[in-house]
Amino acid sequence: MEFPKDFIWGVASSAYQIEGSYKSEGKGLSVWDTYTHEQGNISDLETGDIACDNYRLLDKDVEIMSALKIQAYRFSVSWPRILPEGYGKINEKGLDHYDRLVDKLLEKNITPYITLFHWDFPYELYLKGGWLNRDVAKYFAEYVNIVVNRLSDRVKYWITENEPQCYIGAALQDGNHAPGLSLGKKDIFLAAHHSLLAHGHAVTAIRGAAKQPPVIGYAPASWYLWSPISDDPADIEACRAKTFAAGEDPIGATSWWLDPVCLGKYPDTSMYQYKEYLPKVTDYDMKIISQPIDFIGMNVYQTYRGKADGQGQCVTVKEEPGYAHTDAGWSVTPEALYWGPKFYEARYHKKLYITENGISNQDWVCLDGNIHDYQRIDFLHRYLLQLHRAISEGIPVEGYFHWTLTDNFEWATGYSNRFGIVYIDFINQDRIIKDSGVWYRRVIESNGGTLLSGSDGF
Ligand code: IFM
Repeated sequence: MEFPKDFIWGVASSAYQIEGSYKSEGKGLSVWDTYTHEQGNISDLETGDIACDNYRLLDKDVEIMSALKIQAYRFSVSWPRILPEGYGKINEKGLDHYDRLVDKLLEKNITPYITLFHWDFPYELYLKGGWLNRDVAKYFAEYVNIVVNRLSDRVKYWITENEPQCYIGAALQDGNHAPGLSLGKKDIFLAAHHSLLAHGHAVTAIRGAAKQPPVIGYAPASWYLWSPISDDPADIEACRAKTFAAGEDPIGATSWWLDPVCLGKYPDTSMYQYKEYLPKVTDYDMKIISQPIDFIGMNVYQTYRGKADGQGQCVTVKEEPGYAHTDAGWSVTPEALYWGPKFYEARYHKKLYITENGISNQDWVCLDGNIHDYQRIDFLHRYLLQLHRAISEGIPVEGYFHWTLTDNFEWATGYSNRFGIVYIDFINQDRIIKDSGVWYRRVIESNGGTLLSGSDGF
């Protein structure tokens, strides 16, 4: 069994989670810089001040990727590193950094996929109202234009935003991500609308500035995904409908973020249900938001399981006692990578990438000096088999990005969750390739062949 010949095997990361150097070389502060410095927000007052020190150790990390035969690297650019105030004055040193990273990657034959925003929102713009300020969408486009102008002679793949559910929902509504606010519904829907506008303006900016035909994607979280417990068409249909329902938690829902972008409208039922809280949505705005994109990035970690209740609804099936969970408490549900892509393709008819998938695990250095993360290997093996099943049924998934290369700063939970295929000793910044890293290299070298043959050596 192999994957399609052009299938892309990559790893993904984000600036705040790995870079450190949070005040170096002209960088402005982000809301994560200020939030993590406040007592009580993150356990043990952990911050991304140093993280994996990747800003300084970039060469080393690219060498590791090269040794692992990684074909593509999805990383994010830090907005306040480029524009310390969020707009206006450019920090050339910030641009130089990403310039160097891109060159280094290309030197090693690793294709860059750039995420333009992965949550490290400029603090100076937060002081101007943050996502509640409609102008932020334009400031974002200004920043995107600068980055694309500088890097697009070598970079073709762009992702506008990562998981708006987090930087709007978790950050502004639930208060457990920076800047830690608990705004009411009216404000939240307005901020969400502005973030969609920012995405749309960014698409236009990329197409306007790109020096080669760009390939543009957008990567909301795929939290609400239901997979049927049987092949009964009624169960499948119930799960499909529930996956895109946006009634209970619209800001968390997939369709709230993807329908406007791909279908040019907000989900009808939620528009009705929440009408008293919604901002004025004009045709002009929807036109900006629905600028054509080339692919949807799916960040998939788990799925609920569901079945039809006989009355047109989906009921969630409870997990049996002792069901497998990752260290973060997420269910081990490989079929997420089968049903997720199938349902998305059927609704949006777009090319897909798995832009994130992985597992947090209790990894430690064993007596022999290695990290034997067998659970990660088993997890990935199961998920990738399901992804292959979807692809062999014709679902257009172009690539897979493992989350993540190195263990890193996992937002609200600090350094307690390890997601990497490379272990980081956060005291001395040593890197050790885990068993899963070696395993992933074999998967890549065989284009997935070792997944079925079981010849992966583990
Ligand atoms: O670490 C995060 C990433 O920043 C966004 N998606 C989920 C990952 C694991 O929680």
